[in-house]
Amino acid sequence: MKKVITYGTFDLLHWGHINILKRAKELGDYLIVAISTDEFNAIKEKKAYHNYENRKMILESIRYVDEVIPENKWEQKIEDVIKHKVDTFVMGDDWEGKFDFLEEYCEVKYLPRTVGISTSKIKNDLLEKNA
Ligand code: C2G
Repeated sequence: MKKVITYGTFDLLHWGHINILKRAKELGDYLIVAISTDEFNAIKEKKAYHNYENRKMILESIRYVDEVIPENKWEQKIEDVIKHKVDTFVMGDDWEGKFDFLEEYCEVKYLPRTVGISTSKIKNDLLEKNA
């Protein structure tokens, strides 16, 4: 069974998130998503609208996602890849090159981001509409 892993906050879930989850799943048979905890988001200087429990529950409902685990820190990726016997690590290409150190442990793939949507765009558009 080919296992794939990806990481993210996945707040205000949108079609760009679905695109990468779909493509990540297509690279194997089993997709693990490590979703950033609220504490780790603070380290990423991100304030998610939905808390961890609700973002986790939403991700677990997606047909492409087989397992959701917490992402507590930047440094857990090697441990995760080994522990979960991951074959392929996937991230959007806004992270191009940032996780190449994982190539010692698994295949590393950066997939093109979906243009035209992002959580911050949703927030900004809503602010403008209601201004
Ligand atoms: N993404 C995408 N297209 C978009 C928006 C997001 O492909 N229009 C991808 C990102 O490249 C990332 C994933 O969706 O691979 C999740 O995006 P975020 O929730 O913004 O995650 P991020 O804050 O980049 O956290 O350790 C890694 C970090 O946790 C990644």
